[in-house]
Amino acid sequence: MTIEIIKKIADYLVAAEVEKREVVKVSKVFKPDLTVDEAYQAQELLVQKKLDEGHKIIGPKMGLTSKAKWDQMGVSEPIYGYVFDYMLVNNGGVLPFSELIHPKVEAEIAFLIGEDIEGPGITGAQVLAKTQYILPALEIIDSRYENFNFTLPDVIADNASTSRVVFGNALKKPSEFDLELVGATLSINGQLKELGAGAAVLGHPANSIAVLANMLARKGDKIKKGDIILSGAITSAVMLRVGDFVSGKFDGLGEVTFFVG
Ligand code: OOG
Ligand code: MG
Repeated sequence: MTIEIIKKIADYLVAAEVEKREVVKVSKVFKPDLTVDEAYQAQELLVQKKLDEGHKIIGPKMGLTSKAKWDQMGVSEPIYGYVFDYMLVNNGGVLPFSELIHPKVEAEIAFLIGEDIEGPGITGAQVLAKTQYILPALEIIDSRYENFNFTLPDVIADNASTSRVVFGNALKKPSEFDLELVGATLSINGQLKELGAGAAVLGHPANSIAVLANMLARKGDKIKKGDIILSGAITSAVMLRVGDFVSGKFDGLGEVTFFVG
């Protein structure tokens, strides 16, 4: 019975993304008492559908890992989702607005993983030891739900609002940085919108990747060598409009830009 509902939720959210339309949240339409475990089961089915269509996973991603995000979204628990190859936008490239519903942008630090990381019990220091490079990123989130309004299970089922990602060109060794102190600014059309530092993400962005490894361990899964992982937004997300020029600057990691076309 429940598995039928979970399948319906995955179909509903895939259709919303493909048809580029916002939908009523699944906790309202299908199951008011949807649990976090059931929501991750729905996410897994959604991810499997994309794999079956031939899309490839770039890596898992973390979300809701900073106070700025908790305050903005009203949900204060870290979650994960998955980034796919079709979601990549070139640095300096164009994000076609017509492909999306109501996109927002956020600045993040990404980790390119050099060795498998298997929880439980993983720490930030262990993550740093197994990270090949860090790179700056702008994530474009696009909740499939009306007005980005959701509960924790809703957003988990919706693959953590994942939609598009722009990675910067800089690949730096994590040992060259104190990631807590890496500052980031997010500007649109030359106007500063948000700013923060790595410490906003669970005290240190590597802690976020450690939490991910420990969450994946619950389902017998792990972070894999070669995964490129977003550690979660440092600041609140900012709404995008056609014509926007978006720039994220990261101390020591350079600039990431795109144009909303
Ligand atoms: C959920 C996705 C959160 C982040 O970095 O916090 C996320 C949302 O805010 O819609 O990607
Ligand atoms: Mg994000």
